[in-house]
Amino acid sequence: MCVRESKSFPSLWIIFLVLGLAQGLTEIDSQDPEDPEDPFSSTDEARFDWPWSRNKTTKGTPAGLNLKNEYAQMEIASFSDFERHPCRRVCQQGQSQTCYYQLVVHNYQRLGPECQRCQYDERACAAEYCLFGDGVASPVMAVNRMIPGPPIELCENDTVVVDVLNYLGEATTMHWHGLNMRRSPEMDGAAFITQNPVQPGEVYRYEFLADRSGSLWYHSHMGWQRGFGVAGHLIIRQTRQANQHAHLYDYDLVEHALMVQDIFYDHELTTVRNILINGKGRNHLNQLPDNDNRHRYERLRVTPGYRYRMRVLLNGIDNCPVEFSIEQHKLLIISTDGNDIEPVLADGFFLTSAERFDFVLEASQVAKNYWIRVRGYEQCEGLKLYQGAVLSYRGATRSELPRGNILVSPQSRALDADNFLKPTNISGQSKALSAAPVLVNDYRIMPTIAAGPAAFLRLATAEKDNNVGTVALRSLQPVPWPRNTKFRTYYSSFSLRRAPNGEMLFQIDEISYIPPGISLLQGRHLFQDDGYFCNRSSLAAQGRNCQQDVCECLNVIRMPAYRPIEMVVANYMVNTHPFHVHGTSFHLVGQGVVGNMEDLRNIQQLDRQGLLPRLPDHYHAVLKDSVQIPGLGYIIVRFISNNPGFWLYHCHVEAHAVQGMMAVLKIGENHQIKRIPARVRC
Ligand SMILES: [Cu+2]
Repeated sequence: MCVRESKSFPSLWIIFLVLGLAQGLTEIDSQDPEDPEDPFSSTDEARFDWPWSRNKTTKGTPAGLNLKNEYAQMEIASFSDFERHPCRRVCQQGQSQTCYYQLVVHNYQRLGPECQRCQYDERACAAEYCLFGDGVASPVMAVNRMIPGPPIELCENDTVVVDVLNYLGEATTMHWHGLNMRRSPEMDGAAFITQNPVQPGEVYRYEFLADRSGSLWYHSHMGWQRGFGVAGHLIIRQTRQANQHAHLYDYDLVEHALMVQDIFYDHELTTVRNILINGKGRNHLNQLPDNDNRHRYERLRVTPGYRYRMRVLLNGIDNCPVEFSIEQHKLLIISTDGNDIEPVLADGFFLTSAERFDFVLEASQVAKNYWIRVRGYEQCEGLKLYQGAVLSYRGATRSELPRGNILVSPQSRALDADNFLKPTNISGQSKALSAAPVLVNDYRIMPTIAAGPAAFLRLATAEKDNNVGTVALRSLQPVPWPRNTKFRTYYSSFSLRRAPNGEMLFQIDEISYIPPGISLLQGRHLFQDDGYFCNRSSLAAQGRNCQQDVCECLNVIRMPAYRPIEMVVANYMVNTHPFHVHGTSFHLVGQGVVGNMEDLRNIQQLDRQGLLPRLPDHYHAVLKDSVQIPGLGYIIVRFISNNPGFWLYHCHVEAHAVQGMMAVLKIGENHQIKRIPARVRC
């Protein structure tokens, strides 16, 4: 029996919490949440006086730092939203810091007792930590009383120290989505894979290096907690010299980071009821008492003539991909999943769960209010779910909403594109206006095998096409392997089948995932892999036919370390699934639709026939950590397995993952994986 080493709350923590709550309330009360005369007042770095930042800078990463004493003062000051956190700064060469955060995960309520005044007075919402949501009361789980949780902003190569305090009535973990944890696999936050869960009343300290930049995020990796609200932005910036897209925009404000989420009410987990943007929005289906709906939408302020970097992520819970667009504005897409790409000027983009897109918006239109439009598809389309936020130009009336509709027909979209005024200074990206909107990552349109490899390549390379597939995006960097590298190919599948008892089984490799009882990373020496794990090959060797039997076990796919790896992942279902692996990002070299496969042998056969083409190395295949597998389609991803460990591999639709659409990649042998004896007491 092994027990993870964790600390119970000392009474000091409680005192800090109480003081922190009081401090947070005082700060919010004493300041104007948004000065209409100066929308950048809280973010103008030159005028911002960080009260304690100068003395806290620690160059490098000192080993053996006395963390508790070092951070005692900040534990009080930085409790709530990190708006004045010293690590929120202009990134400079050679000025890495150690950044401390406290994330309190707790039960909370949407439209709870904090919201009495908020229904009538917009400013009261922030002051009272009211989660108004869409005006429907529901139990939620929040981080520091916020949904999304407080955004964490820091610089590349900062060392991050986060204490996660579990005030829930159940166990939790925190995953740092997009970081590969190359030196610290035990900090990945995958429950029962890289750590045992943090029990109620415990605090768990995550420490890791922010060894990359980009739009990342943090979220719980236990059960449905991400759907209840335990998620937030993790924004890692670069120095201006290192930022290859720095010349494309003037401002990069955290207020312009958007988290889109489909939500459920109460504990009806599989019934999606609305989509919210940064936790806000209206319930368009029900005419709820809503005294002043003008303030219910998230509002993004811009000043005419400037260019803004905006970041969007989908914290998707059910099968609900979304389309994102902004009325009468083009979006210059510059990054996906935190990885810079060659800019693509588009009218909109699609997100499946966990995907992120960063774009530059040029505030070049008439100064008024415009709809930011999020439209749900699949389950959300059937329920007619959509949501809006407001792009509000300085000079426009703040209290007004845009005049048009949030939900528009394709015909209206075409008119919208025609009304667009040509951008004046988005460099080099002006192109002929077209009535057909240019959409990126549209899950509905994919090349078919019937069209053959030539059609695939045309999609991948022709930027003039209005449909820019995910696989058509190009990374700024070349792929990291030499020419003519031979990859070891693994075939895998996502599927759904009905068990004899009627239960719906979401599966990878036709196996429903059963989590282990002990964290694999720490406990790996305690069991024999062959006896403890299963996988497609081992079950076949035992004579099991998982197309007839119900196969439920701990699916661990073993791969050698430090090798070029290729995964061909087939989706037997008609709806798209977001594929995600921990511990590595991957280059997307193939993606398409092939029709009904039902058996991996069929897709292997297609591959042998040369019908699943790969992008050539010179294409600079896009780097992702989450990507959609089209319905009845496939993806081909490549990576170098240079991060030995146990890494979760799963569908990022929460509803699917919790029902078994998960597996584990074991990269390398036990002796190649980092030893973490201090975290296990046996
Ligand atoms: Cu799925």
